Amino acid sequence: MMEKELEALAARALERIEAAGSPEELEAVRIEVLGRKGALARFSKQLGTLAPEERARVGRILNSAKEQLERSFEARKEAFHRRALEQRLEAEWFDLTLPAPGPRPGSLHPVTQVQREIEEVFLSMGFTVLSGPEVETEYNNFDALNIPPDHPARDVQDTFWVEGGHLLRTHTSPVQVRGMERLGPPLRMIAPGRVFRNEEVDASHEHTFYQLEGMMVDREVSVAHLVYFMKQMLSAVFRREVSVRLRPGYFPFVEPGFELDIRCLICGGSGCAVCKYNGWLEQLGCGLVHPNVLRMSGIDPEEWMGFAFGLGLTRLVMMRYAIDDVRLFQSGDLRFLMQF
Ligand code: 2NM
Repeated sequence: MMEKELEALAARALERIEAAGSPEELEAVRIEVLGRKGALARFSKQLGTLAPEERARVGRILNSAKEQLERSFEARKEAFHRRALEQRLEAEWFDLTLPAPGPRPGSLHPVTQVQREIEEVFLSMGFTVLSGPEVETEYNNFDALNIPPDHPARDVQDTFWVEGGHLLRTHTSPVQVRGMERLGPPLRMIAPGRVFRNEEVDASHEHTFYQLEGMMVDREVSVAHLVYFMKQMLSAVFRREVSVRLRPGYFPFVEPGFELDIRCLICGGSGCAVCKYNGWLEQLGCGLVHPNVLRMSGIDPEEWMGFAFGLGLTRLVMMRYAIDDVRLFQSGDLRFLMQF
């Protein structure tokens, strides 16, 4: 009687093990059948009611049924586990042989890039690249450049004065003064570098920015030479042949002095928002070096003459890349810097 029930129970349990759709469902069946208060445990308790030889026989059947069911559970559990692993391997597959992306290499600041391009142009034409101190004497920054003592540029309003009568250079001209004194004529040099002016900062004004100046001193130097070198430089920066014009301009260190414009790169001269509808873009100041400037640096103006120019490198870079806010250059903002 018990034997039949046992067989039926085992058969049903096997079916349910096979039919289990998830590990949770399988575990529920295991507890119901093989658990401490499960169906087989209840049978065990009833064994005591049987005659001794009957008890031994049914006991053996019970044990073998229990073992068989346990093996089935284990096999089914193992199958679930294997399937889960296979699914994970399929989903999380990746190619170990792919090269790693690696860190993004840094890049030069846009001002440095343009500065170096201009240096290359002038180096190829026999110029020397000079640098000098950012803290200068009043003599090198003003007196030696024929800038009169009452000139407004010397005011505390415009110049950062340092203790002991020194100042932060307001242009790179003092480097040219040092160059004239050290090299003597004939000479060709450019002086790129950082300069400082005591200005209120906004989108188009910085207290710290970059300039590039240059000069050539020889026995015969003309405005034609000046225009030639300026065209070489600006054509390299803007990567096309530029048209230039000169307008009269005043700088104490040159005579005559000029403002040099290029024809608008956007509209070609017909007028647009970039050139404010006049067809030309202001680029730099230049001229023939004032005799006083040559003389003060030990060069005889009766024997030698020169041209000189100065441009705002920062402003030039803004024009080349159409950057509308000068404050970006010193912001350290990677979203800006990573574009170059
Ligand atoms: C400018 C414009 C014109 C200039 C002159 C000299 C020197 F040292 F030769 F006198 N250095 N830079 C110069 C001439 C600078 O900047 C707008």
